Amino acid sequence: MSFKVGIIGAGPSGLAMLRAFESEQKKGNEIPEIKCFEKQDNWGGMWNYTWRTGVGKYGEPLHGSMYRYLWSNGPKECLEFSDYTFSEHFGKPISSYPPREVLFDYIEGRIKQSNARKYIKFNTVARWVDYDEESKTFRVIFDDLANNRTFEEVFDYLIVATGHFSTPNMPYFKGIDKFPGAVMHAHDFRGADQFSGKDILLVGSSYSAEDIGVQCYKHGVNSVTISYRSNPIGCKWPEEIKEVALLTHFEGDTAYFKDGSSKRFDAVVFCTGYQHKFPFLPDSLRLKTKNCLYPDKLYKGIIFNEATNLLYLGMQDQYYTFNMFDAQAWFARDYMLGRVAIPDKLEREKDIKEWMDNEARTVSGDDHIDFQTAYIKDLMNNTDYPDFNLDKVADLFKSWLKDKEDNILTYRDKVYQSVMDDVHAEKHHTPWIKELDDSYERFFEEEEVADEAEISRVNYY
Ligand code: FAD
Ligand code: NA7
Repeated sequence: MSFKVGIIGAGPSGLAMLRAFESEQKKGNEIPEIKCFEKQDNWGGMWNYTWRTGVGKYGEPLHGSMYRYLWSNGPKECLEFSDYTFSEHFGKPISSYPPREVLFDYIEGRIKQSNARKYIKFNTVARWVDYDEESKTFRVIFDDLANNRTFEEVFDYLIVATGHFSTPNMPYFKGIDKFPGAVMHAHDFRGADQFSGKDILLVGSSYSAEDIGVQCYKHGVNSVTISYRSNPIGCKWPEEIKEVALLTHFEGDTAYFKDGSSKRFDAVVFCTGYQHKFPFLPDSLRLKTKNCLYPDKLYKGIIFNEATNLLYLGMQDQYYTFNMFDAQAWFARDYMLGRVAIPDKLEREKDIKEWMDNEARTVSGDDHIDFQTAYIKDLMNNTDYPDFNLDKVADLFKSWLKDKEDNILTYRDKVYQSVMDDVHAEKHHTPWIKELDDSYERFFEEEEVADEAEISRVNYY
């Protein structure tokens, strides 16, 4: 096959792309020449935890935003690959909300079954891309970080799978420059231990604020104050966690809020989201969007409308993750193989607008789930990604939202049934709030945590 595909990023999206090609090859079909470039020294993207903050060992802006004690924030049954189930990987049922290491092991388990690693060049960062209109090819400049060497490659198709939860959105609030305690973005948060006994302020009211807030509570913070701009998260919080209106300014170590209240804090964590950032792409090829379910200019959420051999994976806000990336990768593969035809530019624009208008009409969490479910169904109708009952997954997501609303500290103890192979998840040996060890080894231990290891927080539970 006489074309060449370049993939930037070997996180779950980039790996899905490799897997999609590999499944085609397994059927005895020819595949194009593929090369994947990953700036970290291993695959897994966000799931490849690093203790570092700021820059990595070669001085590159650090990709990782994950932290110690991170447990899946949605049921694993909602992100399960349809061609590689959790029970196939672990050989037995496990609980519905595994910690990061266990999920990393699952992601790695699937990709290790293939020869995908040979396609990936690690410690290699995409530095710049030029597009040649005439030959319709991309010239990409890379830095081989480990060998301090710059080189270039030319591709017919370029897949951008670099994630979008890595570059902090960091707003300014008057007086923050004189705040005496620690100030950080969620991107640099590596664990709650340092906040034990402290009073902390979290700015923002979405997933990061919710999860960092409850993690700090679990690990012994004195108080958590969550400051929201548009809407509060609205959970039934334990006494130590409170939501307040938007922060207006600081005076010394005291923060003032729009509702007239104020409080002294030891530390501030900005949970204010991330920017879609592609420093290696010129203006004409760069996706420009906020975090939403249907970014503009992406036909089927994947194909860049201005240059249809540039494809983006995983750029949406995410309810669905791993199986959505798969559906996208299978679609992208079939499109590149010439099996999926696309309409002309105007028709594509109309289609994109229709999806965006539909997103604009969504109001509730359930609406968002239905929207993303419809999006994945649309992709799957066009590919041979192993079919699964998306309506059932949507129901699981809706139960998850309700579970969180009922009790933010116990929702991770719930168990669900796999949509892929009907296996029932096993209740975990220890309630999440009592489990202070998130290691793989501890996860697979048999007995419940000893009483003396319990912390006073458990009383609320
Ligand atoms: P990423 O995982 O971000 O991977 C992108 C890859 O591209 C990285 O390996 C990066 O090093 C590489 N890269 C970037 N720039 C370059 C470059 N210029 N050159 C070469 N390589 C480059 N999802 C869930 O399903 N469940 C959860 O519980 C969950 N928790 C999360 C918690 C946090 C704190 C965050 C930030 C995200 C969480 N997510 C969760 C969402 C998570 O982003 C997805 O699960 C998934 O990792 C996205 O995959 P991706 O491949 O699109 O992006
Ligand atoms: P999100 O989901 O993009 O949310 C960002 C939050 O930050 C949201 O509540 C925003 O409020 C708030 N925000 C943004 N800018 C500001 C300013 N200037 N002032 C106050 N509040 C602000 O990002 P998350 O980090 O929570 O989640 C991203 C992923 O990481 C997710 O997939 C998780 O799994 C982990 P708004 O509602 O827009 O007013």
